[in-house]
Formats: sequence, structure tokens, C-alpha cells
Amino acid sequence: MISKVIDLRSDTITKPGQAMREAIAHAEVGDDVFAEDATAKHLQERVAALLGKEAGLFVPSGTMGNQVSIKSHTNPGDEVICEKESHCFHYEGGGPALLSGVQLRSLRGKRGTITVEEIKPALRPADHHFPRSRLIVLENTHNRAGGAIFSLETMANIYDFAKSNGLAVHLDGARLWNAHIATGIPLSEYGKYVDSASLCFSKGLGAPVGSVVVGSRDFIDRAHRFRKIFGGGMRQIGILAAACLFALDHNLQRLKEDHDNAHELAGFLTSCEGISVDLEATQTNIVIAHFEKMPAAEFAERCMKKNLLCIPFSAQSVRFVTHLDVYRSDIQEAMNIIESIIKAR
Ligand code: TLP
Repeated sequence: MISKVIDLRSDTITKPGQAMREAIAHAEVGDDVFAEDATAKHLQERVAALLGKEAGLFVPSGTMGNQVSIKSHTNPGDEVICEKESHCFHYEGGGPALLSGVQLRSLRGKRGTITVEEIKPALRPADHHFPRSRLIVLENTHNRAGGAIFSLETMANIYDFAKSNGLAVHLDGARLWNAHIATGIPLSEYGKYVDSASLCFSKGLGAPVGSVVVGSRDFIDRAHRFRKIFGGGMRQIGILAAACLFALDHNLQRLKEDHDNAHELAGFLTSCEGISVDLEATQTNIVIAHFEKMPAAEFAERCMKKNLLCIPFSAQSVRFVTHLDVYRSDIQEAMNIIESIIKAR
């Protein structure tokens, strides 16, 4: 018998089930470049309302969501403050330099969080020698910090500081849904302390494609133009937006299961000799395990041979992500596999 592959590489790997495919099949569509796609409009309005913002814009990916936002907030030569481990700094191919002509000022945070105390000294003086500090990008939940949640209070302090210093705040909220479910804090509360946010549907919510950027009407007008320029103006996108609407209706509340599964796995991993996990950072669906004795690549390779997939995240750390195609029984099996690998060494 071929055993199931337990794929914990990312929550992006989920496949749409039958009911989501039905929703896609029945979507009302139109040419979205002519703003005629009713399903996309509905999704954009709904996400904007959830975040308490005036308008929303469907984009094909989280990366494009961040990049059109950075472009819409800045001018070439500006400086953007972000956290050292943030997605826009690490994983977006140098997009801010390439597409917006801005330089990133990355600050060493703690568990993905930066504070006003850390941002203050990084602010550039108003002097023509310096770039213009223009934008702060936050990430909630924080991918490389193991799904850690950025506290609302810290976000509020940063927003106040940004407003008194003429800066905008963008939130990479690819997994803000997870922060919302884990804390019970309404999305609209998070929305209060940012000028724009990008939320993904292709991660924990399980849709095949799509993110929505939200902000003021003016901001979304600018973002719309840059989406077109970046090649993200698409036509009958209602078939994608329908999957996102389905995901909102059916897959949001269940994120708690993913968080419980991640906690179960994290607890087990810390009990293994030579493995540690920052349990305080493990607040949602991501677990980053640090290996004292085995290179991460070797561990991931051994797991793969036993049909357990995970991603080496650095030389000594591995990332596991739980999602809707992973059940508690799979987590149990994953723990058995990991135990056997550790014992065999
Ligand atoms: N993250 C992916 C990889 O790129 C690492 C993953 O598997 O986690 N913001 C955050 C916080 C993200 O984690 C990601 C994707 C994105 C933005 C970009 O989203 P996409 O992949 O839709 O461009």
C-alpha cells in the first residue's frame, strides 16, 4: 500500500475540493479590466469592509499585493522600513528596488515584531543627504518568525508614530486571517492601524489563487494603475474570486484546527532530543524547528524518503506548516516518522 504523502511544506499547497470547484464553475464573470466582473467586485468590497477600509483590489498573489502597495505609497529614492526577516525583504526577489526604486531599511526585530523604540532611530532626518523615510511595512502573522502574531497594541503605537512623522504603514497580512482566529481580534481592529493591507486567499484559506489589497479609495486607485503596469490586470477573474469568497465562508473558522495541529507538533518536537522550537512564537499554523545535531537539509531529505515533506529554512532549521489538507491523524503519523528518524541516527 502506498502511504499518503503528508505535505507540511506550506499552506500554499492545498488543492480546491469539490465544493470550491462548484463555486468556481457557477461564478458570474465579466472583464475585470473594464471593472465588469461582479464576483471580483463583491470580493473586493467584502474584504475592504472586513478591514474597515474604503476599497479593495484583487491581485494574483501576495507578492503583487505587497509590491503594488509599496509602489503606491512611495517615490523612487524613498526608504521603506521593515523587519529583517520579513517576506518583502527576503522572498520578493528585490522587488522594492526593481519595481519602486526604493531602498529597504531592515530592522532586527523580536519574533517578527519591531517597535517604535526601534523605528525611531531609523527615521531619516529631513536633510538632502538622506533618503526620505516614507513607509513602514509590518507582517502579521510573521512567516519566518514561526507564525508569530504582531500585537495590536504595538501596531497601534507604530501607526501613531508613523502618522506624526508623515509615514504610511502597509501590512503584509498574507496570514492576517490566522492572527484574527488565534486572538479573536476583529480584522477591522487590525485595519485601524494600517493605511493598506494585503491579505492572501491562497494560504490557510485554501483558494488556488488570489490576494486582496485594501486601503483608501485614492490609494486603491493608484494600486489599480500599478497592478495594470505590473501585468496583473486580468479579465474574467470571477472564477478566482468565487474560490476566495467560498474560502471566506467555509475555511476561515477552521483555521483553529491548523493552529491546534501546529501546537501538537511543536510540543512533540521540543520533547525530542536535539530539537528546539520557540513555543512562544508558535501561535498559529507555522512551526520552525531548530536542529542541534543534524543539518536541516539532511533531516528534510530523510523525512521525504518516508513521505513527510517539510522545508529546510536555514542550515539548522526546518519549517512545518499545517493547513486544511492535513488532519490530526497526519500529525500523529508525522510525529511517528520524526521519532523514527531521530532514533535511527
Ligand atoms: N510565502 C510563501 C513563500 O514565499 C515563503 C510560503 O510558503 O510561506 N507574505 C507572506 C508573509 C508570505 O508568507 C507569502 C508567501 C507572501 C507574502 C507572498 O505570497 P505569494 O506566494 O502569493 O506571492
